[in-house]
Amino acid sequence: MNRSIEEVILAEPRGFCAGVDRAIEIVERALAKFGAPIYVRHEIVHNTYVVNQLKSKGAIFIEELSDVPPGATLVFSAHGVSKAVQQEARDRGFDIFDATCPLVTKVHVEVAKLAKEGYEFIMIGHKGHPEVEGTMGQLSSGIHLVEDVEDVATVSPAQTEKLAVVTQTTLSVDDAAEIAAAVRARFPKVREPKQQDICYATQNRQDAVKIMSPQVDLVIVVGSPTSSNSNRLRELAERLGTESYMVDSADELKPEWFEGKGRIGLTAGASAPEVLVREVIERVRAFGAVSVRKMDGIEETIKFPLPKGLKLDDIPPPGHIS
Ligand code: 2E4
Ligand code: SF4
Repeated sequence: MNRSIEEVILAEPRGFCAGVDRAIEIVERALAKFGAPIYVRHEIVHNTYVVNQLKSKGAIFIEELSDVPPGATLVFSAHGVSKAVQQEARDRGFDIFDATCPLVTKVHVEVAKLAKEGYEFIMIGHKGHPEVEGTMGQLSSGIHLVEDVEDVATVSPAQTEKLAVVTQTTLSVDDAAEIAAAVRARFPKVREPKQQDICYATQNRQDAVKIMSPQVDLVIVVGSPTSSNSNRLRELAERLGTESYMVDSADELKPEWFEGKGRIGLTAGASAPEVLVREVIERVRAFGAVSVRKMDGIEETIKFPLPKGLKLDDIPPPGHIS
C-alpha cells in the first residue's frame, strides 16, 4: 500500500532576507510618496508574485533606461547595477532610488577600492545574472568571470601579483569553495575576501536545507525560475539525495510528486514571500498531510536602513508584501 503524507517540515530560516525586505519596501514607499508610476530597472527581486503585486500598485518594470520617460522616478533592483547604468540614469536626469542590497554594494565597494590599488579580479558567478553584470560593471576592465572549476584553468589575467577573488552573493557555498580552491591552486598569491561574499541569508538557507534534507522524502522549494538562490536550494537537496522540486506557486505542485512520500520538507528562496509558503502548506494538507512542524534554526534579526528620502513617514504603506 502507498505510504501517505505524515507531516510537512518547514525549514528555518526560509524566505525573505533583509535585502529583499528593504528592496520591496523602497518600491512601496516610493509609490506611496510620489504616486504611480514608479519605474524599476529589472525585476526588483526575482519573484513573479512580488513583481505582479507591485505592478498592480503602479510599478513599471523595464530593462532599458531608454524606456523610462524623462523626469520619472527610477528604482535600481536589489541585484545592483554597473557604473555605466548608474551614469546613464544620472545623465537622463531620473529621480533615483537604489534598492541594491547593501551586501551587494559592499562587494562593489571592495572591487573599487582594490582596483585603485592595482588589483585585477576573478569573479566567481553565473554569466548573464544581473548581479554579476553589476559587479563586473564596476570596472571597465580587469575583472574576469569564472563559472566553474574548468574556467579557472583558462582564465587569463594580465598579471598575477595583485589578483583578488570576488563572488556573487547567492552561489552554492560548496561550489564556490571548490572553485575558490582551484583559483588558489593556480594563483597562490590571490587575495580572498576576509569573509566570503556569499551572504548570511544564502548561507543560512543552504545550511537549513542540509539539516532538513536527510529527514524528509521530498523537498519543495518555493521560488521563481530566475532566482539564483532558490535554484541553489533545490539543487542542494537533490545533491544530498532527496528528490526536490521548485515551484513558483501552489498551483505548480503535482500530486504524483507526493506519492509514497511520508515527510515533506518545505523551504523558500530569499525572494519568495511567506504567503506562497502558506498556500503550498494548504495544498499539501489537501493531499493528505496531517501536521506541520517548524525545524529549529537560526533566527535572523538583521535589518538594513532605507535610503534617504524614503525614511520619513515611518508608517509602512498599506498592504506590505510579506
Ligand atoms: C540580490 C542579491 O540573485 P538571485 O537570483 O538569487 O536574486 P533573487 O531576487 O531571487 O533574491 C534576492 C536577491 C537580490 C539576492 N541577492
Ligand atoms: Fe542581500 Fe543576501 Fe538577500 Fe541577496 S540574498 S538580497 S545579498 S541579504
